[in-house]
Amino acid sequence: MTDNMKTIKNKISFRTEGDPGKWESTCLPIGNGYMGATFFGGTERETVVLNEKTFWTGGPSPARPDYNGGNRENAYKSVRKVQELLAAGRYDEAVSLLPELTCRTDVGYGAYQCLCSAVFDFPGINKTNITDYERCLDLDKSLYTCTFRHNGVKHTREAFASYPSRLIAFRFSADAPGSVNITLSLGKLRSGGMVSIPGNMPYLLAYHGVLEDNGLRYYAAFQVKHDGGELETADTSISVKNADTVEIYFSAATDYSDKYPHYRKQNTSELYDPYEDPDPSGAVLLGSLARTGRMSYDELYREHYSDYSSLYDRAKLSFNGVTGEIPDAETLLARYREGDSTAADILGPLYFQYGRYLLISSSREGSLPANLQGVWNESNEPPWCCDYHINVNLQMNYWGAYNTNLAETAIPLVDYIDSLRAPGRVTAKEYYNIASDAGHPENGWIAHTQANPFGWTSPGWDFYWGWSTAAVAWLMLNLADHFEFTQDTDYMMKRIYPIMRETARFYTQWLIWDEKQQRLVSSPTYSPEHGPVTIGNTYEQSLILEFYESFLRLSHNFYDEEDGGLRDKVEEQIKMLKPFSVSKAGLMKEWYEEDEPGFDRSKIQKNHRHLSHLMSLYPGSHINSNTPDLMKAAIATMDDRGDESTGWSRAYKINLRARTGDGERAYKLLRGLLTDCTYPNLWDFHPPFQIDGNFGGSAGIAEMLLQSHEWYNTEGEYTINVLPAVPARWASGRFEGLCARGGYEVSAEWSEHRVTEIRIKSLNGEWAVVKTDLTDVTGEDGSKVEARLGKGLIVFGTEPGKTYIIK
Ligand code: FUC
Repeated sequence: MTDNMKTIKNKISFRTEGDPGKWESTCLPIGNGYMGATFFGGTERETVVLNEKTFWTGGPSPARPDYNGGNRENAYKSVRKVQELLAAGRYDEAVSLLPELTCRTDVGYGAYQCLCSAVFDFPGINKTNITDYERCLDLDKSLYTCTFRHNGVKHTREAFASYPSRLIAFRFSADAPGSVNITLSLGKLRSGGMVSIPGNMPYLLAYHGVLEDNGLRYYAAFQVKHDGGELETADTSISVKNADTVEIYFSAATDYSDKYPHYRKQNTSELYDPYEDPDPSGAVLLGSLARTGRMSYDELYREHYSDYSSLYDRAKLSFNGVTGEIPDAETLLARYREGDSTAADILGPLYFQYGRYLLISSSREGSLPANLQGVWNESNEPPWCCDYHINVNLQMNYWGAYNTNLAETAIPLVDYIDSLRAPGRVTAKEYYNIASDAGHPENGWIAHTQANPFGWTSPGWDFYWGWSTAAVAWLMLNLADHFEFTQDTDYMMKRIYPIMRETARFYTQWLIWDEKQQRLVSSPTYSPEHGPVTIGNTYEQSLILEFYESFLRLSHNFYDEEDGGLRDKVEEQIKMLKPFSVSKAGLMKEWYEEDEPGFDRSKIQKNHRHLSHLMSLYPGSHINSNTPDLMKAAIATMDDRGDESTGWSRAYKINLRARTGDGERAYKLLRGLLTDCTYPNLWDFHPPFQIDGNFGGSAGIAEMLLQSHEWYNTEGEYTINVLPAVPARWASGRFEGLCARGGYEVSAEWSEHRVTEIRIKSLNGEWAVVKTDLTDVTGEDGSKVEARLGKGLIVFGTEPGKTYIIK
């Protein structure tokens, strides 16, 4: 199937220049996890917004010696009182104490900053003489280009962001010799930031400084190379005149390090290249730029492409045999919105691949995870600080990492969660009275609704959004999936299991028995960001249930006797959580008490964007085809909430509807996302721009095509379900390289709504269980494989690394 798989060429292009005043809707992004750049394709002047992911205000600072991630000392005493008052039904008194369940201060939370912009001026180019203009982000090549003719001369401008070389490369060329004229200067500079050209390196423009807010040291440098023409420098700019080609390489770094409590590199000289550092007095040539002396632009691109394509090329998708070139983005979106069916068959796979492109570009091992805008940000006061929101957004950023075959891009998430444990232990002690000490060094950690890169794990500055004890349980579902999909036992044992174990220690000590509800509860609880404060709401109870189930399932192999009875404790508690109940109206209750007299409905919004009571439908799995009553209530709940909402909420609903098996409704939601919550550059908006909708939408398309969350039996095989929620519009198609739990890569082809072929590559040689009416299994060499058939399932033994074909 691989060789002849026809797909469209995935690109996002425009026939008009973008508008630097409309950054979030008209720019085109490239990135390498550490750094990001966005382009508008200006012909006379191109302003490229540049980002470095660790460039944050906030955190520890000489000016803020008492920074402690917001923790309020001994807050657990107030938490206890609130628990008691709620249990006693003294709601108003409990509510009056909630301000004590917030962070001590919001000072030092900080925000992700824009690093600077590179301003490229092109003297001699006049907008009015331009023809054949196109700016384009080629997702298949991970390459940005802007091409046009000016007085008959064809100009080509390119850029890519390389992860292996940790730099961003720009190339400016023309098809007539001596036609490239360019001046590079910098914009969006910080006060105190220094732009300089080191005396002995006239081809280097350096920018460096120290952030006033927290003393973070930052360094950025542009190296200019040219073929033909002449290079000239001024105080803070470099120009090249009459060149054939100009290449500019950019790299940046800060002295940030994700290590509690200082969050700084021990040794700032790590930032310098020991051989190439030109100017010990301050200007810096980063190690990565030194590579450009050893490798040409083409070699650097090849290195970048081989790294990028090793991830991106793993998954492919096409509908109804659509092939060929994609029209420019504005035309495509307009046709799509008018109901054009070819546009629909193009845009679905394009959006799917764009989510994957954005994830590869904004999250790579060694970088911080993708934030609310991935890695891209033009503002110093970005929405929600452009932080890590963990009451849906950060989790959603990584849903597609697992099912679309990009698990490596989720390593930054694992590292980040791990880094929250040390500060999270302080929060566990202050707010929950769960303390770690020398005898019990990893006795439990916690974080709440939002977090920064400086260990901010305390609740937010308002209880009503800031309190979310189950946010960490939710993060654990991502970690569990990391293993379920990759089956990487070594990584699980070394990196993931220790985090899950400490998390289990936290929750097992936190839950309390509620006499009235006759169950074990988290209390107080608040359903994101909606409704009254209550005891044991469905969000918290179900997330803890889902986490406990994963923990029991996975700890089976990783557990050792030294865990001190943790498994037994989890097994005992899980039965007492009782998260689900159905309201008189037949809906899944979001609050346990909601049918009781006196229940405060004043804070409930009928169409609220969060669907926190459906965690067990997706991303959890407790509500599934084996629980028809809960499924019915979940569907009624979604009907009641309605489809319209913010971008990420629609993306969430695509995944939820996919889990109900309703392909038409999932497709309608996808249409809504693309019609009402997508900018011309295909970035998702809340509004404003928020990248979670892109990631969640891409994952949702995969969830419509392949699912693997239901267990076949209690021994632990998952059922691989091909095309579980496909709409009539996707009558035929093929996908390649999606992933299933249990360690499988799955490809399939279907025509007129019938699956004609499934290919399954087994990663670890377990029994494969596939839901299908197809009956014949062969190896790749055509040899017959023995299989058991029954109840619409086919079950066969596999060997690691082998591919099986079902027809
Ligand atoms: C969650 C959402 C908001 C927004 C914010 C960044 O708290 O409820 O809608 O997406 O994260």
